[in-house]
Amino acid sequence: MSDLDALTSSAYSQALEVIASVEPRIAEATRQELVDQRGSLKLIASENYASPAVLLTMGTWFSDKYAEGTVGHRFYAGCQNVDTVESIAAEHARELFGAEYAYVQPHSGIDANLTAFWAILAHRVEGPWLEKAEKKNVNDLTDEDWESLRRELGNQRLLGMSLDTGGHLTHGFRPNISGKMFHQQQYGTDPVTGLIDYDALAAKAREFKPLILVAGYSAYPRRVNFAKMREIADSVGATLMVDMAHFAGLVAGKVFTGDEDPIPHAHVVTTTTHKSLRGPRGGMVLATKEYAPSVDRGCPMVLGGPLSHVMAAKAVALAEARQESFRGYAQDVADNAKSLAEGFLTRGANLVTGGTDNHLVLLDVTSFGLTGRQAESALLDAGVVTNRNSIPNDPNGAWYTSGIRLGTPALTTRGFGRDEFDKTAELIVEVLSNTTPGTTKAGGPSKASYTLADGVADRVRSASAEMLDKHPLYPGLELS
Ligand code: DSN
Repeated sequence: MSDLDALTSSAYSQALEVIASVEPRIAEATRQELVDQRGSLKLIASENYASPAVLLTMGTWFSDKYAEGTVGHRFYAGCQNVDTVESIAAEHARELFGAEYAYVQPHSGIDANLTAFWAILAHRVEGPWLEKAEKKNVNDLTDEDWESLRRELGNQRLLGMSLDTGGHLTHGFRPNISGKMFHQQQYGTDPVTGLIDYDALAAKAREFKPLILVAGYSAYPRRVNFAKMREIADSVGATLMVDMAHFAGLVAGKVFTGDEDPIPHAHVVTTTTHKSLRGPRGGMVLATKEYAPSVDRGCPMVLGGPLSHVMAAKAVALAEARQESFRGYAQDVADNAKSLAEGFLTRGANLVTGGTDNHLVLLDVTSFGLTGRQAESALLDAGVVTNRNSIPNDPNGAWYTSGIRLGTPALTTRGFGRDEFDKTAELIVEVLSNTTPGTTKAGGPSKASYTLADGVADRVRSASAEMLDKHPLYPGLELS
């Protein structure tokens, strides 16, 4: 055991004792979570394992400090140390991504998107509109000014990728606030290839004339050409906002470069920090300088006070992502996803778009006669943690779904390689081939109940355990 491992083990063991002295059940659940995460195949595309340094950074007294406002401009006294961590996190983010401006306060991806929406609207208002209203600041606008502005701008239009083709809820999905605060339309993918059809998207944009074009996804297994997205946005005077929450690690690790790197092409880029980027749970907004003053108003306009302990952990994670080794990790994530996809295809399974070139695979489980919900539950019985996900034009809707989304970031962090991902595909196919859908009380086909054939869960668990034991999670961490 290295010195650092010994320190980490002792830090966590002691921390759990302190927690147990107040509420032992929480200490126990925390221990159990480690046991569970260590013992399962984690394939949720949006999850990862942050380093002990990142995790430890979150457990400090920075949690106790309020710091609404921005660096050097706070609504509370005593923020000098928060200013330090926020500045360092923002500096790492700018350097890592080559962004002009970074705002590291958002608490999640949804918060980052709300901040971006606010900033884009405010930016439009702050430019020509402030001049016209002869006001210095957006806060000086009267109710009449706002009323007249709303009339002049008309509907706020947002064009984003539809949920069933891989977009996120916050990209204008009707029940989400983004679908209510904006007049929204959605673009989909080509019905045959499953890929984004940029010509069709451009035609839709010309017709709809959005204020904001949102690019990015949470369940699209392919790369996006952001240069083309910017061309489309420019052709209709829209702001291009890219939500790179899922693939930020591939951008940071230079797997996505040129037209596939959103930073040089988008006006505003949002992300989470805990997915392929492998940091603490949280969000960030990167933008060109002109958007900075409006992005800075995120808190308290749409965000609660910044979580200083998480901003500190973002700084640590971003420092890690700037290390050369992170590039190797990011490339492995993408290569492993290809191996996982090949593993499914060679065993006759159907994948949306026929494969992947990012970090995720979307398995269509209809050929197994299952819904996504049945597949997700049967896999969990066998220790394989995934999430059900819609496929394009999903016949089973967004609750039961017809797909399973699988990602490689977490197991790649553990050290899984190509062969292990191929084996993982084999195990998943074994579970799904041995799962039969149940029936409802009325005797019809159930979308939820299922039966997994005897012995399969144990067989798969023991085959997984061999791989998991070879690549332990937090190898040097031993709790006393
Ligand atoms: N929950 C995240 C995901 O799983 O993709 C995004 O909201």
